[in-house]
Amino acid sequence: MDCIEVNFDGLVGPTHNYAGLSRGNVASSANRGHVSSPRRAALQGLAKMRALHARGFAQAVLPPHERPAVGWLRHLGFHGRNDAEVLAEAARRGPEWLAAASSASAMWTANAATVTPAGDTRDGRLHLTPANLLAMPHRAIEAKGTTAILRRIFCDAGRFCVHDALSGGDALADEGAANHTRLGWGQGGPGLHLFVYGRSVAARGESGPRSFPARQTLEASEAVARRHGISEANALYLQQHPEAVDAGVFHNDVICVGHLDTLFTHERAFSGGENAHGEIGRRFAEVTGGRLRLVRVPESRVSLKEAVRTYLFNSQLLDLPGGGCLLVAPEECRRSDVVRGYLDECLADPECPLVEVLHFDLRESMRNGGGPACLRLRMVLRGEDLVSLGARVVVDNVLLGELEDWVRRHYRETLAPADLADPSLLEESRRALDELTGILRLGWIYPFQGIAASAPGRVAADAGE
Ligand code: SUG
Repeated sequence: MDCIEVNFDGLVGPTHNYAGLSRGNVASSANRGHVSSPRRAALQGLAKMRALHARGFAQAVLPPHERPAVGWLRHLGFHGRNDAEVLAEAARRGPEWLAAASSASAMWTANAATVTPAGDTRDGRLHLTPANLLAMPHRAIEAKGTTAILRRIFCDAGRFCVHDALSGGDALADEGAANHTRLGWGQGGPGLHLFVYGRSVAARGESGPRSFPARQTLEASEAVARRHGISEANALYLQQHPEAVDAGVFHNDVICVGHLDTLFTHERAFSGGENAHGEIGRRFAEVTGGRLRLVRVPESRVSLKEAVRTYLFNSQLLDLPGGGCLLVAPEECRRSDVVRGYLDECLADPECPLVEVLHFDLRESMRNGGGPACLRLRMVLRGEDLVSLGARVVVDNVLLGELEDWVRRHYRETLAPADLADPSLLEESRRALDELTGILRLGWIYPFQGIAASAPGRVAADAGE
């Protein structure tokens, strides 16, 4: 079967801002209240997509969500005769809820869903489970929008199955692909699915982090694997190292990235340290018959703190035509003597699977704790899958040009916390998203479009997200 990996990057939304919403995410807390640049953020994301597309990697895009989520503010009891009044009341009585309702956090599509390629599922379809993101309110409201968008794009039920997000509350808290890695020999062959969780509700004698929340539960990971039809022999569940969570590793993709037979990770990524890495190698050999190429970075070379500061492991690994992997890393890695020195040694080592590093300036997203890998959701698709998609989301130079032009026309250069209450921001965002659904041929997908369609000129209905 001919399969390719397509990276679906999140397009940064017009309300991108720094509200310090994510406890345990060091960058989000440190940058709380700073002035953001939505335009620069979106263009930085598009520059990464453009560069990787130009290098021949398959690249697609996922749209932002409607923000501010006025429907959700109404659901929380903020009242008004029109949407502008709802925003004003939220700004006065609950500014933290206005900030949560305005976050552009859907840009980090590694948290949009967990994806299992068709070759690894019981029914031979590609399965997607949108993440419920229950750990943080501003992220929990993404699940409904993500499900609608994924169902619109992956509309061919013969090829794709888009599940509902997991229900069941805190015990089933799920953060999507950021805690899941598929390892294998080839994209079409059998894969080992590595699920990494922060805590288990059954708490099988495992100790958790002391300072910061562990977001993903083992129970959620197991449920995703079951509903996707991954056989038990092909799944491995490991716990995050509690010290890593306390150092700011709120998702496993902050400390580990894997691609096919390569795993690039820190020695303190998992509970059990070396044993955990040994277990991954052993299970990889059982499932694929091959040897895992493990690059395990010791604390003595790059400390957990430096790994979190530079987001070294929140890089993408992409296959190079001549063999070996390209590491798509944040610019912060180049500016760190420690990390640059380490990567230079890797590149010089003929045994190391990393053979090239490309750095990207993603500073706007990084200041909220989102690096290159957070911004993308990987999908392994067959050739015919690509032509069955229900929207124009696979990028080419024409689409990239249209999106860059769209950002330049609609996005603000700067956004300060006080601007979130500005009713013109709501109007501007809706105008932008309305045009975007045309560019991406998505059809009406946003709540405000539903209202406009059913009763032109009416203000938003009193509906929750
Ligand atoms: O969930 N930051 C996101 C960053 C997500 C990164 N994703 C991955 N590692 N895959 C989060 O913590 C900050 C928003 C703010 O503070 O304004 C935020 O939501």
